[in-house]
Amino acid sequence: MAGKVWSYITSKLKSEGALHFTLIDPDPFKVTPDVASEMASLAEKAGSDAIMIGGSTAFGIIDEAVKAISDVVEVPTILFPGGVSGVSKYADAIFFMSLFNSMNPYHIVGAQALAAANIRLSNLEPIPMAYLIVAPGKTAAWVGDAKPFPRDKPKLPAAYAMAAEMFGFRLVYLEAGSGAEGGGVPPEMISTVSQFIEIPVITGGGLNDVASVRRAVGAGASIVVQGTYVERHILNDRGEGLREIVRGLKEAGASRVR
Ligand code: 1GP
Repeated sequence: MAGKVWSYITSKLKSEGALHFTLIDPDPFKVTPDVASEMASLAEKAGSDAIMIGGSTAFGIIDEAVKAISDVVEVPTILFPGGVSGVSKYADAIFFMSLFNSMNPYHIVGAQALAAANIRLSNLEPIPMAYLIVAPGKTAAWVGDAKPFPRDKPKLPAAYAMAAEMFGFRLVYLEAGSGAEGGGVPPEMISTVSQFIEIPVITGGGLNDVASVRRAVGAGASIVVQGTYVERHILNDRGEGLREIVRGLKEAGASRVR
């Protein structure tokens, strides 16, 4: 049964062609709950379509951060857990992720099984998502024991993406790793993967300007995630830069709506 957040995502994708998600990775020193909520509020005002909360290393203040963010935004809050400690009952939904190209079954289904009862007992809406890590992969690859896909081998993630679709996953996430150098997942890889599947492709990692975001959408990504860019700029420019990026993304998305 599709829940509210999934309906929001699919209906917005239908009308706008592409969506922008802001990733906030809370920590007790820099991105405190206050900072996280201010960042989220500015991101929403700049036009971002949802706030993702989490990261590979959860530093124990996830509940406080999610509560603070949910208090100030109307757009959905979606958990992006790096492990069992990334679950909070205060979010609207959770990307129920399987790290398909991990070498360790714990990251493919073990952590998910350990978290499943808590998620079932909460009101969190699980959104099944296959998580594919592309080189360099950064912290996510290290923590998740991944064998990152070489950047010049698009058929490898395409094969995994088709398997994800056949398993019934609703989204495929192509992850270059937070702070990745090189402009994100190569557009040729995004387009090859998109050609082989019907479910939406979401991508992130190293997308730090409007050009790379537009390129990702042009190549076939339905959802673009930005974390580092927002963390670096949004408190200083009050969302001005993000507004430009979202405008560029929506323009690129509009050409896909028919
Ligand atoms: C990381 O894809 C996300 O999981 C976002 O990456 O921090 O580089 O934007 P950035």
